[in-house]
Amino acid sequence: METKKKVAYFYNNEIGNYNYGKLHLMNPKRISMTHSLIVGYGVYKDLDVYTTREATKEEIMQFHDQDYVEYLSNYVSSSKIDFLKKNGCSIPLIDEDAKNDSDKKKQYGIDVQADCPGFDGLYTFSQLSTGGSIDAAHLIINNAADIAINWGGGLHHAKKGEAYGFCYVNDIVICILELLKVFPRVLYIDIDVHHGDGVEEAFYTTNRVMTVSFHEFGEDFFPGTGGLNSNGEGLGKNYAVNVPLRPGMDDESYVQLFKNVMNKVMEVYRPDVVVFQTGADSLANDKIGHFNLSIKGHGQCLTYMMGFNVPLVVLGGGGYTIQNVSRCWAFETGLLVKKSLNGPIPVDDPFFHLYEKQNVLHVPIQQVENKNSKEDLNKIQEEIFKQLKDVEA
Ligand code: V1P
Ligand code: CA
Ligand code: ZN
Repeated sequence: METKKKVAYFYNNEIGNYNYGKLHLMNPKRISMTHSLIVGYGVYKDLDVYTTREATKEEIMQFHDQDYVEYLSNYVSSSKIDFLKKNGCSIPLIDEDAKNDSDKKKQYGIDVQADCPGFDGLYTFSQLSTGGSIDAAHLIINNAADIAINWGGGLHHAKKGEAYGFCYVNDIVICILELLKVFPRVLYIDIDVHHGDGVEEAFYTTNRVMTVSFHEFGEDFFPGTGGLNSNGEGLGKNYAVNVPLRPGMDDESYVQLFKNVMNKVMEVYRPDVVVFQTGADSLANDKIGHFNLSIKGHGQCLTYMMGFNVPLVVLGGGGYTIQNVSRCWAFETGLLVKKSLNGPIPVDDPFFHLYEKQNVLHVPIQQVENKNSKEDLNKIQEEIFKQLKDVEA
């Protein structure tokens, strides 16, 4: 008989209050919306709920450069500086020299074309995102959980010394570095619609981490990396797996490809632990991504990985139609504790007004053209199997 898995869940009420700016697509409120559904549907009863703490500077500097972390931790927006000046408060050193500050902003990727704007609290926001992922790793290490969830994590683009693609601190890399202190082999899976470039790059030359990213690719789709033949270097050769896809991936083709690739990966790599980034921008009707997955299809990927009975860290990521993100991650929290979420969105949910037009968990999706032919997908799979044969050898 299968024993019940111990599932831990990290959340902090503050995380939903941070704001990338009015016109930005990344909205931390989706984490609070997910939490409200987890509470409203009663899923929390089957979870060990932990309040997320802020990661320390030392923890963040395990991956990121000191000068970059210092910059982030001292960041104050110009509107806040104006406010402080008006009120006769002392001004932090960081903005005394405006020219120097604008050079630094450029160097550290802040405000470049508005993907990573400077906003008040961006460092604390990143500390909360990272604290959850680090402690998720610690629970797994200490055998205190079989599965640990942090929907506030999964910010896969952040580089060692640069913010990138809505991500300032790479909580995933830091989580994996914690796991590597104890486990010989870590498998990283990324079903966000974007390539998991920051994580791939951090472990590109090691065979102790295998990274596997499924993503939309081509026609200038961000970030433009993650081609089929980017496979790692040196000791890491063949330990980076990329599954570049065209728009329109549907449940049938995506889930089948996911299962085939991951079955082979598990067979050849035999990881001690899996870190799973479950970005919800691969769902249909996302504001950035162009895949056509239903929440059930997305969730089938998670259920499939649960079946291997390897400890699992589950993280969030992208997702820009926020009602679908919260629906998806609440549903997937249910999958992880084997509890189905029944009935419409609870009327007393504090975000109920946002679902009012469709107050159900599973919204119907329109059929759109799948630009990936069966032949294309077979070719991609064949190439990946060839690559994995070399891991086996
Ligand atoms: O396309 C770009 C850059 C800006 N261009 C000159 C190239 N950026 C994308 C970034 C997407 C980041 C996704 C993050 C994640 O993988 C993980 C959290 O999901 C971008 C896009 C886009 N349509 O691809 N930025 C924006 N849209 C954007 C829109 C409004 C306001 C700010 C940024
Ligand atoms: Ca991905
Ligand atoms: Zn994304």
